[in-house]
Amino acid sequence: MRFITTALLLLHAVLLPSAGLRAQDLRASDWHGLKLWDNKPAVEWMTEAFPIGNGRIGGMVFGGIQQERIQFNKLSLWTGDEVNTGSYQAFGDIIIDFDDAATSAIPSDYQRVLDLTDAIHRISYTDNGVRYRREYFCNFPDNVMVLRFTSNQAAAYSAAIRLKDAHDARTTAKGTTLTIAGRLENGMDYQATLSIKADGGTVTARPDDTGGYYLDVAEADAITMLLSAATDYSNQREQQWKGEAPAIKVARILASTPKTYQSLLRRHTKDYKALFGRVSIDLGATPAAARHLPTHERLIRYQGADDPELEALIFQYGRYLLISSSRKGGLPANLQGIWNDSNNPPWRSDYHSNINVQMNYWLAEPTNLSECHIPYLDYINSMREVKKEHTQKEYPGVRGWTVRTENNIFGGESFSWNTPGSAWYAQAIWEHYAFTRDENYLRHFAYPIIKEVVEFWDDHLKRRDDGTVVAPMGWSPEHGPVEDGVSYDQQIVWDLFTNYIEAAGVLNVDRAYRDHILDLRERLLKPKIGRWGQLQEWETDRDDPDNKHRHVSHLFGLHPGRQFSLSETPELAKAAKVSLLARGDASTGWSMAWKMNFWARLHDGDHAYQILRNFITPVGGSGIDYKEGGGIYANLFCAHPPFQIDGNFGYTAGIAEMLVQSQTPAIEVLSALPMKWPTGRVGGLRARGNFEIEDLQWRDGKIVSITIRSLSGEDCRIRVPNALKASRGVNAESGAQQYIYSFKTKKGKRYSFYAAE
Ligand code: FUC
Repeated sequence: MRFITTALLLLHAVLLPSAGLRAQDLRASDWHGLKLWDNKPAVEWMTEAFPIGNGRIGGMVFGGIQQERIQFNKLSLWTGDEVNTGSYQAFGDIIIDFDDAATSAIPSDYQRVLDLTDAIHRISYTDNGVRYRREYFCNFPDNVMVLRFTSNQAAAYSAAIRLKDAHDARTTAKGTTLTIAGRLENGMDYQATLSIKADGGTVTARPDDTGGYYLDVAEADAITMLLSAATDYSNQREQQWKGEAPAIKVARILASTPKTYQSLLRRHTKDYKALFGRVSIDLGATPAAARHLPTHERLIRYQGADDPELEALIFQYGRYLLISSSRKGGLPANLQGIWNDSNNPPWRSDYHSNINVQMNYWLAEPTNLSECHIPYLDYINSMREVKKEHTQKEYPGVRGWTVRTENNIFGGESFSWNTPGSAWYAQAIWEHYAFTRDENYLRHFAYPIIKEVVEFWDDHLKRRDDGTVVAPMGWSPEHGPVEDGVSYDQQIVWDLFTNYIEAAGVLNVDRAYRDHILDLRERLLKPKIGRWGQLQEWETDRDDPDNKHRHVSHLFGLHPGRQFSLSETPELAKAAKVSLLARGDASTGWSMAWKMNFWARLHDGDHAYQILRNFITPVGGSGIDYKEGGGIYANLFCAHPPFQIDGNFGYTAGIAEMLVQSQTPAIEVLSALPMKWPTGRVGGLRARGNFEIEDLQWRDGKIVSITIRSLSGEDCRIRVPNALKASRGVNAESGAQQYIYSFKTKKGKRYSFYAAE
C-alpha cells in the first residue's frame, strides 16, 4: 500500500528575481562538444558529408581540397501530382575545381567542422604554405545558402565554379551569376541561381562541354557565393498548387539580400541561436582526448567506452536537423529531412504516415522548437480537401478524411490505406495546443481539423451487436491480417477521441457531439492482455512471442499515445512491457528510437539507455563493416539503413522523455534516468500545460534543484525522485518511492525547488 501524507510545508520557495539559468551558464565543455568534425573530406554523400539547411534549401558539403562539392535541395521540388505520388527530387550541385590545389594528399591540419551552436560549417587547411578557410551556412531570414572562401594570402583563389542541374537543364551565365532553370515532367518549374562575388581577381563566364557555361575565377583574394533556389510550388490547392514563378522569387531574394557577408552571417546566427540556444544538456563529461577525436573515430571508440558528451551531441543534432529542415512557412521534414541526392530516393523520400512523419515531430514541442512544428501542422491542413476526395472514393458516404501510407506534397498517395493515419496526424495538431496552450490556435486551426477526422471515424467505425465499436478492416503496420479491431486502429482512435473531447471542453463548444464521442470512446473495443501476458496486437490472441517486427504499433497507447501508463493503468503498462521485451532491442534505426521512448514511458531508464547505445552503432562508410541492422553513420545521420531521419528525431525525443514527461496528470521529472547519467543538467525542456523546465540539475540520480517557468499560469503538479523543500502553498504528497508536489502558478513566474537535506 502506498502511504501518502499531504502537508503544507512552510519553508519558503525561491522565486528567481532575474532571468533563469540559460544554456550559456553551463560548463564550457558542453559547447565545445557540440561539433561534428573530420580530418579528411567526405567521399560518400549519405554517410560522410555534413548537412546544412534553412528549412527551404538544404546542402550536403563534401569539403574537398582539389574539388569541392555541395549537393543541394529545395524542399518543394517534387514529381507527382494529386493522383501519382512521384518522389522528392535532387536539385543540383555546386562544383568548385581549385586550380592551385598543389597536392592530392590531405594536409595534416585539414579540418571540416559542423558547429551545432551556430549552424556554420567550417573548413580549414594549409596547402603549399597558404592557409585556406571556408565557411558555409544556410540563412533562414534571407533564404540563401552562403559560402565564403578566404585565405591568408592575396590572389590565392583560382577556380572553375559550376552549377549543375540534377535533371537536364543547361547552365546559363549572366555577369557573375550562374543559373539553372527547368520544368519537371509534372509541370513544376524550378530555378537556382548562384551569385559569385570575388574580392580582387577576375570572374569570367566560359562555355563548358555540355553547351552551358561555368564561371572562371582567377586570382581572387576571397570568394563569396550566394545560392538561391525556388520552385513554383504553393501549398494552396485552390491555386492548383502553383505560386509565383521561380525566376521572380529568385530575383527578389537575391535583390533583397543584405549586401555584406558579415550581415548575412549576423542575421543567420541570431535567427538560429534564438531557437537552438533554448535547450542545453549535460549528461556527464567525456575525457578530453575522446572529445577531440574526429566524430567517426569517436563512434568507434564509443563501442567500448563511455562518451556522455557524444550522447548529448546526438541529442542536440536532432534539434539542429529539425531547425535546418523544418521552418515556418515551408514544408515539413520528409524521410530524409531536406537532404536527398537521388531522383528516385528510397521510399520516395516521402511523407510516410504510419510512423515516420509523426516521429519526425516528436521532439518539436518537448525540446522547445514549437515553431519548427508548424510546417507539419500546415501541411496537414493543406491536404484536407484533396484527401477528402480520395477518402470519399474509397469509403463512400463518410465525412472527414484519411490517408494512405505514402504521401506527397499535392495530396497524391500510394501503398495501403492507413485508416488511422489522419487520426495520428490529429495528435500532432492537438499536441501543439497541449504544450503551448494557444487557445486561438485551438479554436481556429486545430479544432476544425480534429473534428473532421473524428467525423471520419464516427462514420467509419463498426457498431457490433454487443455494443462494442471496432475499426473495420485495419492493418497493423506492416504485418498480419487485414481485419476488424486491430489494436493500432483502436488505440489511435481512442487517442483522437480523447483529444477531441478535451478540445471541445476547453473551447466549450459542440456539447452534444462531445457527449456522443464520449459515449463512442467508452464503447471502443478495449486493449486486451493475451495468453502470455502481452498487450495484444490483434483482437484474436495470436501474437507470436518470436515476432521481431520493427513496427510496434500496438503499443501506440504507451507512446506516443497516453492510454496506458504506469501511474494510471499499471496492468496495461505491464502487458506493454511483456510485448516490448518479446519484440527485442535490435531493429532498424527508427524502430530503436521508438523503443527508447517506450522504455522511457515504462520508467526503465537503463533499458532505454541500452537501446540508445545500440542506436549509436556505426554502420556503413567509415571504419566498421556495414551491418544489416540500424545504427548511425559517420555524419551522425541515422541508418535505417539507408539514411532515414526519423531515427535522429526519435532519438532526441527519447532522451527528452527520459528526463521529463508530461503525458499523465503530473510532470514526471527524471522518471527514466539511467544509472549511466548519475549527474547532469538540462535547461529549456517543455512540458504540457505550457511549462518550461528552465533548469534541472541532478546528482547521484536525485534532483539538486529545479526551476519551472509557468507560461500560462496553470496549476502545476510534479513527480520527482526525491524529497524537495517546498514552500507555503505547495502541496506535498510523498509515499513509497515517490514525491509529488502541486502548486498554483502565475503566468510568467518561476518556481524553484531544492533537494531537502
Ligand atoms: C515504413 C517502414 C519501413 C520504412 C518506411 C519508410 O513503412 O516499415 O521500415 O521506414 O516506412
